[in-house]
Amino acid sequence: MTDWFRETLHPSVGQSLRIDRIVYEGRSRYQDILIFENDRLGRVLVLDGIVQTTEADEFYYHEMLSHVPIVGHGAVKSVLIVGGGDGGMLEEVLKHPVERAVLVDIDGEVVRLCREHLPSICGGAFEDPRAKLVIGDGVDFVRETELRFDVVIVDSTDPVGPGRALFDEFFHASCRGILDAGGVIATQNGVPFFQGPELVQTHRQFSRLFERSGFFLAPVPTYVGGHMAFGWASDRADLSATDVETLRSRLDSHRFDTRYYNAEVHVSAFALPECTRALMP
Ligand code: AG3
Repeated sequence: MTDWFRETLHPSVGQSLRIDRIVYEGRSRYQDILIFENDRLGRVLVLDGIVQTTEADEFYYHEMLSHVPIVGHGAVKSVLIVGGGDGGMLEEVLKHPVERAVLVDIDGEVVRLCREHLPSICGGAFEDPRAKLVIGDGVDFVRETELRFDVVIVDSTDPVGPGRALFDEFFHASCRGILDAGGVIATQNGVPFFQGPELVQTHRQFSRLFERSGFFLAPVPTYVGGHMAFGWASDRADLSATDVETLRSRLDSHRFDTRYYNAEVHVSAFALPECTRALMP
């Protein structure tokens, strides 16, 4: 009999992925964890019934949420990733000549299982001497750390379960406090077609807290509903304003491989359709 995984993120619409082989199924202290194989997508990571990433399409999401803020900033030395226990974001961040990349994830089980079962997603990122892994609550870490960062990337789950606090104004305010001059925060903000209220909330909070903020978009094939929105905010940099020549010359001076991201995609990701603009009056 064929087994199908049915995603439970949205109440009345969802996607089903065929489970060709279960690799791991269990529960950590924080969440249900499922890793399975699908013929088309490769290995799939599911937390609390929601697809987080797949071997086949992880690059859309990880490349956009890392390279857009890092290349847009232009001189990044230190990056904090909150969440992202699968290591896919860390791997992209480390393609840049950063001095330090700290990853804070609440769930050590996710990190351990992804390193074991999804090595193609993190590559050797966790072994890189510039990487520092902290297993702990991102909210506490950001509130307490003495470290300062050029870019903070919030690679969270959706605002259900352990990721919920990462959408609060309190957390965004603490992130602002650990940014170096010109620093940028970038967040995953859900698929606005289904998760509009998340974008509205982040927009309000960012506008209250930061001088500049906005969103950029990318389609992620296994996040159902069209484009995913990524939030950004800064007190100095206007992330949406870097022109394509500047981006091209930054990418020429430090080359790295990508499968989705490039200078043209970077610029066009900031073009927001009317229905997205309507969520951020
Ligand atoms: N975290 C974002 C998952 C969001 C899924 N939401 C959705 N399908 N609308 C992914 C973590 C990968 N490192």
